[in-house]
Amino acid sequence: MQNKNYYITTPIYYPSAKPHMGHAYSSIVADVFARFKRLDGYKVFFLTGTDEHGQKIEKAAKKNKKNPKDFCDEISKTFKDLTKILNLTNDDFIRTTEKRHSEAVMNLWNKLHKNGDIYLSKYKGWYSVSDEAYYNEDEVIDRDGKKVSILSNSIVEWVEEESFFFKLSKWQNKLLEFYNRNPNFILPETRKNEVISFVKSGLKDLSISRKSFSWGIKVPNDKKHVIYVWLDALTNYISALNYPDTQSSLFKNFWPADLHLIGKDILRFHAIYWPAFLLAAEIEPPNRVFGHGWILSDKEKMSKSKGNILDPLEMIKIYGLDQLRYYLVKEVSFGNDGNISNENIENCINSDLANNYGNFCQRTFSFVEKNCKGIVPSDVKFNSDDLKILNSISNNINKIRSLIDDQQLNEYVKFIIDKSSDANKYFNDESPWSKKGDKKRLDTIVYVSLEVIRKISILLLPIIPYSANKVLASLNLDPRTLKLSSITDHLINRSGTKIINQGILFKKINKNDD
Ligand code: ME8
Repeated sequence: MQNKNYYITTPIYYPSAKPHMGHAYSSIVADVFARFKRLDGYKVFFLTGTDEHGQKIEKAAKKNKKNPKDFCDEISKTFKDLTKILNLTNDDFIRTTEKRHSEAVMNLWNKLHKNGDIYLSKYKGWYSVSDEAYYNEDEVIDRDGKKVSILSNSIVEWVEEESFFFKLSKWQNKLLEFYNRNPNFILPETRKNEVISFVKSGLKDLSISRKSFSWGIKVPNDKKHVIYVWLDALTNYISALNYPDTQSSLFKNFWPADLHLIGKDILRFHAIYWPAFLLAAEIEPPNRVFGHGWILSDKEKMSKSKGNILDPLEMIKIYGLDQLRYYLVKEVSFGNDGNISNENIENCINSDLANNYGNFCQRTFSFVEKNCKGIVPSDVKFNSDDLKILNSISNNINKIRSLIDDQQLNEYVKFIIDKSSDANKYFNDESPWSKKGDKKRLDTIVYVSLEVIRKISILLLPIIPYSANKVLASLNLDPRTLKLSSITDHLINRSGTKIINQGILFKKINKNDD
């Protein structure tokens, strides 16, 4: 029987500064998947949170003249508030400073130690505090007299200190076998190839403790060391499921995770270190890691120094939440980088939401009010044109499911918006206003139009939950009880359903307004 549980995670974000559009993007996309799966009858666990230990946070707290815990409390709250502002349906919000988490991390450490995968030695090499990452000599270059990472452009410093190591090299072949057995573990494909060639080029053992600062989880039995923040952070995905209690229902129902959704910047940690830690601890690795691209601002990566940080709250204030959600999901080619601009979002809102879906709902609802007393007609007879448009959605349910399971997000949106265009065309071609002498035909066109609105709105629920809910409520449907599978029938009519026209759904943006 098909497993009807689904576990999806976002990265846990560093509360070193308040959230920006990149964080919002990962979280919104994860929410779309979570909502879709719930709609399709899955029991979903959707996790997000904040990654609060390590040198980066310790430094940021110092800069703000706060102790690290107070600093984290303050900024983590802005991330938690954002989950509400973005209308996310996360089931938990984990903070790595919580006891449930640190206990899980120490437990995992002990397990790795017991299994012979940890030893004490000395680390000598490059480290980026900003990425909390170690870099090889060939991954570092000189730029303006400073050493920076080729991969991230962030400044690296030379570190020499006693450190515990994880025997990553021992897992190199096991990892390659694992990738081989699970060809869709890393997506998109191009990223997978990068990871595999990195692993094939040879893995060195990984330093997994730091000694030169104290903000972190202490190594059990050696309190001079704190556990490397990435070993700490990655463990969130299982600490939130009650690890080490692997018999708990959360762990049993949801591990291995179906999807770790992350940005491409942190692929190495998720696609190499994380499965290696898990294999070493005799825990099954997750099913998939998807590394999406960057949200660019003015065609560049957002950074404080460039002053081009995009604030999701600002954009929501101007355009509305659903508008922003739709835009990010539709316009950013999922897996690739995507540039964000006001002009772009305005075009997107006008063309897809206001002029297409919104317009179709509005014109249909007004027509029903004027010509059918606001009631869904019941005496209908479908012809082949009616069935064609209805079935073009209904018969594609399995394709729709695969698009989501394969993270083909843009194709999913395209499918919906194409159906909305078809529906507008259908309404024009059938011109119900000219059928006043043939009540049954008029009623049928109205019925089909409403039915298409119902199906499209169900498919839009994961992306624009407020607006799609509003439309479904207009049809007197309760989204809490709706299932994806109901798009396969044509049964909107529970005779006499009254349509409640709630007015304009998406305001068109007049580009001449300043
Ligand atoms: O790396 N475009 O946290 P972080 C798209 N704590 N997504 C972006 C983005 C952008 N410009 N900027 C950030 C960390 N992101 C670790 C993660 S997980 C166990 C630990 C998103 O606050 C994207 O998902 O730097 C990226 O991977 C993540 O935020 C990095 O967030």
